[in-house]
Amino acid sequence: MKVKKSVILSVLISMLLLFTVACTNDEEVGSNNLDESEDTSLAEEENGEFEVIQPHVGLNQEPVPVKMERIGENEVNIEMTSQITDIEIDEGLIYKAWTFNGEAPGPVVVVNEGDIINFTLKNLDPAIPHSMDFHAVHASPKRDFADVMPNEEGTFTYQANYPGVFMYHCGTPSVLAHIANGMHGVIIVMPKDGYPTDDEIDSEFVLIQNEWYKYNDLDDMKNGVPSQVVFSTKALNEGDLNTNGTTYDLKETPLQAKVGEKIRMYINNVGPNEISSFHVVGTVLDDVYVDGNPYNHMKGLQTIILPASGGAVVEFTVKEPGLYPIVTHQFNHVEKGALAYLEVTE
Ligand SMILES: [Cu+2]
Repeated sequence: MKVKKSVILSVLISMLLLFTVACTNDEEVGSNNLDESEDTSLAEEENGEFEVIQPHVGLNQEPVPVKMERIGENEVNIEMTSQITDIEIDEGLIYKAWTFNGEAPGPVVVVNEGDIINFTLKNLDPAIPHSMDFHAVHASPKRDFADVMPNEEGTFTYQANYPGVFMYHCGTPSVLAHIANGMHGVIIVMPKDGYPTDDEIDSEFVLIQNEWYKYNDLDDMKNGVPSQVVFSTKALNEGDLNTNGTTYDLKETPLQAKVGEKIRMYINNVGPNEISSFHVVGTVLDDVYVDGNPYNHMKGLQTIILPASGGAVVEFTVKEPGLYPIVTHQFNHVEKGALAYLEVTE
């Protein structure tokens, strides 16, 4: 009975939202362009000229650390939030993102192959239902990836049977709007027997590609092209660099390595719409594990293609000091922000 009530509530909220967006569209068509002057973006939002739905106006929820607790050799509890948080995606350009834990992409989640995951989503959004779809698990989508209503929480249990670098995202309709507004991230499932190249690795990073569109503009998300295509890195260990998907962070603060090191990157393209042609300038990818599964071992690649949601583990050696650009080789996207630097020093 509880489920039925939730479904009815969900439908009602969706209808209300559609009505709100439709009304906003009529009044403010053309005034929601994120390319507008940086100084006015927040003020515009405050004045209601953005398509920020009414309950989100002025809302900026502080990031919340992900909670993770291992309760058995093969069982973990993970608690995350869905929340509305302002993120500066380009210099001076604030995006009122729909997020997991106040980050976009959300925090990286790391579990072990075979782990049972007890996942709790606390929905701090006062207005919209959200959900969690982990690509790393087998589940019954309607039940296990179900919507969690505003100001409620839901707990779901499933197992991560395959190792790899998987996308996670909100699966609440419109899925496109929820992902493009920022509700995406990466879950790494560490292989139980490791990777054959584990012993060769000196440094590890996470690198994620995502797109941004005009603010909360489903038409642009569906029919347009991304305004920004960006990279972010997520902290694997405490003290590691941890950024949102922005046009500037990984240019201003390059990832760091030493000459001669073999670098491993856990990479994923969370999209929502575009393909990534991942490439590191000045090196060749020695080892690539497609989707991060040790079984999918390839050698000597210049570029690895990542479909929307696709991941990989890539490993390469940096033999000379210098600044190594990391790009998607679709250079129209580099112009829109998809460039990160790896700084290699003696
Ligand atoms: Cu959502």
